[in-house]
Parts: sequence; structure tokens; C-alpha cells
Amino acid sequence: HHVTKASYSERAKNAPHPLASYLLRLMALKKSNLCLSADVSTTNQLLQLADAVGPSIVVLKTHYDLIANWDYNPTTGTGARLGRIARRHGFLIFEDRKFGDIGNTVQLQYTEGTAKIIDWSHITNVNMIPGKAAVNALAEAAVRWRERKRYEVKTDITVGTPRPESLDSDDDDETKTPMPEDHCLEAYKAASIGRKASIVSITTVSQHFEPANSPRSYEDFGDEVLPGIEEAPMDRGLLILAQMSSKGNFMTKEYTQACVESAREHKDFVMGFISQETLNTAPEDQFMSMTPGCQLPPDAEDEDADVQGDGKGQQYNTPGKIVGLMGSDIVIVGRGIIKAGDPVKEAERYRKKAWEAYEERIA
Ligand code: 5BU
Repeated sequence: HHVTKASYSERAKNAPHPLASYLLRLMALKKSNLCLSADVSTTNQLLQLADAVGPSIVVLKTHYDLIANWDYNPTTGTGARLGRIARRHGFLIFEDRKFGDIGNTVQLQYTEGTAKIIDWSHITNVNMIPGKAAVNALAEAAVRWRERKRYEVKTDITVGTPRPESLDSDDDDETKTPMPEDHCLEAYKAASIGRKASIVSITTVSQHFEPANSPRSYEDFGDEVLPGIEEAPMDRGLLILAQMSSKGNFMTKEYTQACVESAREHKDFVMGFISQETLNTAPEDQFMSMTPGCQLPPDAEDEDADVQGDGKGQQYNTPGKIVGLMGSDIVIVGRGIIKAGDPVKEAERYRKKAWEAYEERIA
């Protein structure tokens, strides 16, 4: 495999995926190739951790089903609040959902149901066991979602009942573009969630738009966005689960290679892999690799000592090995940071170590 010496900024210029390109720029700006695996158990713990560690990370990985009181409300719930913190600090949210079912089911799990993952998570991942159809289905869902987000629904809270007829108002303002029928229905549903809401206008916003359920204020943690942090593009990205960190996992070399081939068929949606090493082999491959199973020895004096597992099948490697030797781009760290006495300080220690490994690699 090709351990690249190209810098993150250089790679940002050529990345075929807008979100990968954004992420690579963010990495260069924040001097961070660290993803926090925020495996905590309540919404408050999650949001406080995200806000505290935000400056050190470029990705925050969630398992939303580990949060006992996940709030599903699309505007005031956990996902939306996390989104505000992410925007403020400049990091992407990655729901480690590991989809693994037939195409139709994964599509619904991604976009519907309780969590509506696609609405709050920039990145998610798929287990390729069911075959390529799952990737095709998720890609299709992402395209539809992107299309829908082009329409901004403005709602007017009035006294009275929803007025569906306002959808076909004869207001022929030039700036309004007719929406496809199913988008109208979606818009109407969104507007009428509040009992008394009715749609007053539907406007096409092509340049700078937000999802209808994305926060418009930063009531959680103040509203300043850090200098230099750009708005993330309104695109969704997928990581293919190509290699695992767990002992004795069943992912063979052939399996991993099949994952790479599937990724090459969806360069506009698949940003890269969850893997233990870079999987770029062909000269045109520009995928990113994110690697879980990362810890530093607890003793800062002996940072090159070996790290072991967790006694439950997890196997750890140091950031130096993962980024420097194996050529991965982002290290994913959970308990190494969250179980530390001072998680904020520990996140900085990991950020520095992983960044040094990157700098040595490209030198
Ligand atoms: P840890 O506390 O750093 O061991 O947490 C690792 C996280 O990464 C945890 O959320 C796992 O579910 C996740 N993970 C992993 O450890 N190994 C893998 O191969 C994959 C995900 Br895929």
C-alpha cells in the first residue's frame, strides 16, 4: 500500500469528495488528525465532552444508541445540538452505525425512523457483508437528501389550522421555483409538525443553505465560530468498513480488496475507509483512512512503549504506528481520552502525537 508523503492541504485540492476536501483543509488548519470516539452514556456528557474537546479534534464519532436519553427532536434534540457545537469548533460528526442489511432497509435506517441519522451526521459507515447494493442504496439516499436540502422551508406560526392550500398559492414570484411533488409533501409535513404552523413560502436557496432542521442559533454554547473555520459543505460521506481492530475478525485480504473496489465505484459518496492502514494502491486512489484501536501508553515518559488490548478483543496501536507506518489519516480514540483524569489535556496529548507522526511521514 502506498503511504503517501503528500500533505493534507495538497490532498484537499484534489479530493473528489467535497466533504473529504473540507475535512483535509480542517485538518491542516487545526493541526489535528484526531477523531474522538465519544462513547458516553448521556446527552449532557456527550455535548459537554464535544464542547470541551472540540478544539483538538476534526471528527467526533458517535454511537447514538449508547446514549440513554438521546433526544430525537430534529431542532432541539441531541443531534441538532451536537451539530451546533460541531459548527462552532469545526469538526465533523461521524455516526459509527455500521449499516449491514439489504439496500431498502439501510436506506430507511439512514434517513427515517427515530434517529434520522442523515440529518445530523456528516459521515456514517457501512458493513459490506450484504454486498455492494447497500452502498448503492445509501448513496442514492444521500443524493435525494442533498436535493431536498436545496429547498428551504420557511414556516409561519399562526393561530389556526395548517393550510395545505397555501402550497399552491398563486403568488408567481420569479424567485420561487416549483418543487417536485414529493418535496412539497415533505415541506408540508415539516411545517405542520407544530400544530399551528402553515407554510408561507418555499424558496430555492442554491448557494448557502441549511437543512430545515439545522439550528439557526447557537443557544447551547454561544455563537462565535472559531476564526478560519468554514461552513461544512451540505454533503454526506460514507466510510466503508474494510478492516477491523478486533482480534480474530473475519475480514480477509480479499474482502478488504472488494471494499476498495466498491469505494472506487462511488467516489462522490465514499470518502474512504475504516481500516488499519491506508488502502490507496492505484495512483488515482484518494481515499481517506480512519483507524480505531488507538491508544498511547498511559505513562507520558514512555510514549513508545507497546500498547495492548482491552481484554474484550480490542487491539491497540499507537498514533505513531497508525499514521507514520501504516499511512492512515485519522486516528480514532475513545477510552484513551474519555477515561483519562483530564480528557481535555489527554486529547491534546493525542493530537500532538498523531500530528507529529503525520509531519514525520510527509517530511
Ligand atoms: P476505544 O475506547 O478507543 O477502544 O473505542 C474504539 C471505538 O471505535 C468504539 O466506539 C468502537 O465501537 C469503534 N471501533 C473499533 O474499536 N474497532 C473497529 O474496527 C471499528 C470501530 Br469499525
